[in-house]
Amino acid sequence: MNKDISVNTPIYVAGHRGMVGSAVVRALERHGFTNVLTQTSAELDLRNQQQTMDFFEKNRPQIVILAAARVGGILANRDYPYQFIHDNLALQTNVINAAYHHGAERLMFLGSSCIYPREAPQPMHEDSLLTGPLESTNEWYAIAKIAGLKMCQAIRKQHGRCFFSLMPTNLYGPNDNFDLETSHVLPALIRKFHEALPDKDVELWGSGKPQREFLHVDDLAEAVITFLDQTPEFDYYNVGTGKDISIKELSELIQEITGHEGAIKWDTSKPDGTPRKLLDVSRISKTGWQPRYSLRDGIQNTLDWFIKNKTHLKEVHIE
Ligand code: GFB
Repeated sequence: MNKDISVNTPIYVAGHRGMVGSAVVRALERHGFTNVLTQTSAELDLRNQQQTMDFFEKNRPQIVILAAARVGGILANRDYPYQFIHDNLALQTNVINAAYHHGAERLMFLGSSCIYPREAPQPMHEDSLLTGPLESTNEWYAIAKIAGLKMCQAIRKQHGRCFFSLMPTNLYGPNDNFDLETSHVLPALIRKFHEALPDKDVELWGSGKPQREFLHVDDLAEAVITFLDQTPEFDYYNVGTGKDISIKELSELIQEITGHEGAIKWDTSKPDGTPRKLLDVSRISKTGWQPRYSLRDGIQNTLDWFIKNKTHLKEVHIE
């Protein structure tokens, strides 16, 4: 471990109740960190600049993991563009700026692979950022994430502070959103097939042809741990498995794992989104990090979590 970091280093995880933030907190605990700072959104609304500044002034975290975000699947992104651009720009600007002003040494900003152009050559290398138009269903979210990456890059360039970004591919795992209106595809399919057992038909969105890459959130959390004690050579890193699968293949895999035997119907009035989104992971591979979960094991783990927790899952509305 880097000599400047010890198990007592104050580390603030913004967004610790979400899928990503909760996985980061679990990983920090596994690795023995004892001074992890968290705040619920009721205690601290990160969209509020003064509240955010006050929190940083009082607590002065040395390391900040910025996992708080307004997130959602393809329909939520398409239908609530203002919340996606406003809430993300507001909260990430407040956290990055407060961390900078109150002396945080290191900040990791977590983004998304949708920052790259819709038609970027596959697999998408970090250098394809800002080389073409974005996918229209999520350009609002993507622009906020690009702005966050650029803010961190500007602070590092101008002030030499270790602020940098990780750009994960489509994530899934425990604490994901299983609300069928606002969720991403993988939790939606787990829920749809599980609830339709054993043989009721299941309706899925789009054509099934788009290709997506899926990373278990605990693997992303281990990437965060990797970057706690090394100076990143670059300002941002893709985080993925380097393998993708069509939505149709994903649906057949989840159908097999859940034991569903009914028919699948495709509602082509729903959008497909970007045709393919596979990350080039050569840059992060050089740090020594690599994912541990196979897609099958990750889906099984997430299904087990869903079955255990489904009775008290909340609906997730965009407000
Ligand atoms: O995961 P998803 O909502 O978002 O959808 P994106 C991926 C693909 O799965 C699309 C199809 O082609 C959907 O049409 N799909 C099939 C379904 N059935 C379903 C279903 O029941 N629910 C959902 N949600 N999809 C998001 C972005 O894009 O990816 C975000 O909108 C973010 O900004 C995130 O970047 C990682 O992969 O298309």
